Amino acid sequence: MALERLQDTLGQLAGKVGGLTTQTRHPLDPLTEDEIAIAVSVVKERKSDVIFNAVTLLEPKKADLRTWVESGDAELPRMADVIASSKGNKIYDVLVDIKAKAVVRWEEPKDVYPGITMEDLMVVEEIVRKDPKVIEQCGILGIPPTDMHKVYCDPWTIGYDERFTDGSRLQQALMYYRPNVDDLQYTYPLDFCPIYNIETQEIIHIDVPEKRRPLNKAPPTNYDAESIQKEIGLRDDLKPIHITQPEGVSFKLDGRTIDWQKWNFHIGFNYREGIVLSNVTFNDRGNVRPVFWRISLAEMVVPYGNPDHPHHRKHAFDLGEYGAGYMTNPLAMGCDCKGAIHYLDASFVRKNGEPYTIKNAICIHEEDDGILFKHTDFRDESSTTTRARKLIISQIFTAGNYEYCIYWIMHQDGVIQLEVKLTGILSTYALAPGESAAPYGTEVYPGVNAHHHQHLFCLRLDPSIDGHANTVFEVDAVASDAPVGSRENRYGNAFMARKTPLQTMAAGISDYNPSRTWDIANTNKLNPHSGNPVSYKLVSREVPGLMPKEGSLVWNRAGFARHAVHVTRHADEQQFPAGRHVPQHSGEPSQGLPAWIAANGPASIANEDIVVWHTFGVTHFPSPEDYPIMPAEPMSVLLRPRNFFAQNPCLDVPPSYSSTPSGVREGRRAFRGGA
Ligand SMILES: *[C@@H]1O[C@H](CO)[C@@H](O)[C@H](O)[C@H]1NC(C)=O
Ligand SMILES: [Cu+2]
Repeated sequence: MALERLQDTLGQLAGKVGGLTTQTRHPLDPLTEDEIAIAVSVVKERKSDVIFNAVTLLEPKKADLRTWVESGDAELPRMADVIASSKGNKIYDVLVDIKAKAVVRWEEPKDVYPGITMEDLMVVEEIVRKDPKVIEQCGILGIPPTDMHKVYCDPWTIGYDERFTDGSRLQQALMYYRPNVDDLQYTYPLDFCPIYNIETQEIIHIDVPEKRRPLNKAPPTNYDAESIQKEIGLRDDLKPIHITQPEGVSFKLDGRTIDWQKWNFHIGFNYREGIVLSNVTFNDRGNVRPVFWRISLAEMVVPYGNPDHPHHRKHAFDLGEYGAGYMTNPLAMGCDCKGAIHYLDASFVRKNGEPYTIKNAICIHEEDDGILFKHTDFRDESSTTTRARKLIISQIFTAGNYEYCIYWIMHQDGVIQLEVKLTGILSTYALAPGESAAPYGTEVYPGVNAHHHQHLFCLRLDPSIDGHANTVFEVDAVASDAPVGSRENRYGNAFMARKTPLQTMAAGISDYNPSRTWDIANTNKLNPHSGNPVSYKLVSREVPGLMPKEGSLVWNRAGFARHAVHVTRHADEQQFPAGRHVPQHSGEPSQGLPAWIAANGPASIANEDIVVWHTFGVTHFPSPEDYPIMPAEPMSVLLRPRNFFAQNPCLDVPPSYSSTPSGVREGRRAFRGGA
């Protein structure tokens, strides 16, 4: 960054500190490029030879934010949470007060590794192509040294490798080949796996399997329009659909606070979690009711199921090791949302400390959503039909071969939905002629082995259901214990919802079964009709158990994935359920959730300020339909108001059609409206 620009910035900032600011900024707004630059310069003053792995907003403590709201004009400090590193695997956890331009905390944690930046990933391919041992291995597979430009690699986190624990920051390079530059490389996996040292930019080792697998001879299979036009032709029977909003959108953005259909919340974004929704409230007929204080995807892990060395290392923590924000797509070339779209940008730091911005990182738009409610009186065909609209806050990130499309969806009936769509391309491995991919993979195309794997996401929910004192209940649909023919259950049909409150952190663990949901409730407030505590129900149906066994590397490292639900007492610093520094951690002892729970087992989580951690996802047994590119596979988690409202909260949405029995009888015109 040019010095003039920095000075400019400092000038502007001084203006703001002086109270001259016209644009009010929310304390949860992400750091601007200017603020990132200040944090970087403050760190560099103390230590000039560092690289920056992350510079992000340290959100104000929950208690401080509440004071800020109550006191109206209190100035909250802007804090930058910096992860920097330098040669010899030194890592610096630094807190910078942006306004004071001062280091508030400087820590040098040992035996941990910082996240892998996009720049760390981008350089690997070049180095792999030049490495003599890689060239030699390519030669063994029949790729001459003159063809090294046809060799590609997906650099991956190494996970953890017990052979290399001298403090070097490492990646593994999953190797591929492209006969032509436009050919999909995943059809031509190479069977060896170089290990790359980030600091020295060298290949330090190559894992070569005992059984060699030759380069695939199958013809290319591609998905780009040009190839499809040539090979199968594009469908020509689709007529245009136009979605227009001639009067604009129905939401209002004030800075990053959005107001739409009774909903109001703040849209944050960081390098790691991507989108963060905070202070989510719902206006219940004039009564603004808090629902969630903060919700985000906080971690994920993708364990692969092939037991052969070194495939056990494939279990990327895409958030903790790379960052869902860092990998986010600029949606400039279109996010394929239709209608009137609003975008928000996201700013990050480069390794050298320069700030940069991804344009259009977040997409905000509305969609028609079919029927909101409908009923026809079968006697006279008097009828009411109301169409639904939804608000979608989305981002798409590319983690190597995969795309993760993240949609935070607000519905008019008070439901919050997180939809995740998986698309992109399977991570593949070579298959020798005659070799079977089973039982740990599927041959999705001749010579292409797609290993089985899971995608497990950890949703972090900081609820504020009508206040911060909340309780989680396991809710099980159960048949009555009373036997058929007994007095209570003579006909044997009795069933009920059995609600069990989770009481302590040690006992705040719950597994999934198809009869189970979880109520996040405020027991201090009862619904006027049902007498039940006001609550939001966590409804999640894609909850596979963690496949790696207890005591395995993945089980140790991904403690959050052992159970569907964990509940902890709120602590500002407990943000990342697999720990703050995830790369190359052995998981012994486990970081994050298991550690917090072990340290604070007896802490009450009933009627307390709590955080709910929910792990959901899919077990993916690939199939040929997923190749050469996967049709997007959706999964959803719902947060549904239950006993929260006194009645259907969206009765006031204008119906598209509504008539009454007397109207039908007297021939009055039906109401026709809606948007
Ligand atoms: C949270 O939202 C409420 C209602 O919209 C608002 O009054 C309050 O100031 C917000 N708090 C923060 C920290 O933004
Ligand atoms: Cu998958």
